[in-house]
Amino acid sequence: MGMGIAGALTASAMPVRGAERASDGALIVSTWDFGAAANEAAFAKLRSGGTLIDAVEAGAQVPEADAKNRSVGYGGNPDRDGHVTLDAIIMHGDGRVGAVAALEDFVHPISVARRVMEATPHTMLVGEGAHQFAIEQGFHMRNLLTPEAEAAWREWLKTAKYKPVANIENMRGNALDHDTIGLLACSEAGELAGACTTSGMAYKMRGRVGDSPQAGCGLFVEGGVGAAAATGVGEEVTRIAGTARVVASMRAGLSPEAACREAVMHIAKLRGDAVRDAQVGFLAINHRGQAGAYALQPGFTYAVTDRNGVTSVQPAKSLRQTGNAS
Ligand code: SD4
Repeated sequence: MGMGIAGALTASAMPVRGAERASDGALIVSTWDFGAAANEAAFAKLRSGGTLIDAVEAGAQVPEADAKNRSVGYGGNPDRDGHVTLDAIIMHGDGRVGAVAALEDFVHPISVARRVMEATPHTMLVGEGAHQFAIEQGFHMRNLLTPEAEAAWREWLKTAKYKPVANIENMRGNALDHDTIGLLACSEAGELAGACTTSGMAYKMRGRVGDSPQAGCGLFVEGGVGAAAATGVGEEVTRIAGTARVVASMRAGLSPEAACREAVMHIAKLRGDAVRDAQVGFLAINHRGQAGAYALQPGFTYAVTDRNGVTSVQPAKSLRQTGNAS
């Protein structure tokens, strides 16, 4: 696991890539503007000798612990009954994977997911069983519903209309802000890992599990090929096993951006008017460290941290040029 890390940090050993895009040679990529802080935490973890799994976990923990946004983990928006329920997955290119779904009361579902991967024969634990497992593993319980999130939920109850808003992830302070993060890392040696963590769609039905914790939907990582993460309306991603599809396209030779575009086009064709206003974004990285993204609607962004530790936020191309991005 750790073998590629030292190599990943020898920036001076990187070949000069001339006219290639700035994202070529990317080391860490993640969804949305707020991915930048997560990338930096992941990069710092690598620099201090951590493995790729350590890095993607550390990155995912940043929005999980951030109460200011209506984020994954602490401060997340609740379901329509007022419970904050969390979905998370962590995966390595060698096939190791762990996930939790509908987990309540723990700030770092990504770390519980990692424990599922490392300490059980299973790939996913849900609800009560995941909760019990987290306690057994020594995780501390905490009420995740902040007064702000509770007040917004009570306000929402007045109309109780479930209507996901496109690109809400980039609108700071918005009551429906739900901040899923998908984070992908590639060492210079081509080793791959990823993490995805979320409180899911705000005011979802109790028991609803989105795409995020499902391998091949919210996240997929395949050694020797690439990794992909999804964000947006999870049902639309799950319907097409979105990230498994993106990785399969990269396996067949498509660039990361072309692979993401193909999956978006497929959703648009399959769903037509049903996704007219919905947002879905895919982010991918291949085993050579090239990254790309594509979304249904304009407004999806992703953060790229190169092998020198330099981070930039880039807009993804989108199928629609104008959409419900407000
Ligand atoms: C879900 N895909 O639970 C997630 C939500 C999301 O940014 O990506 N939000 O459906």
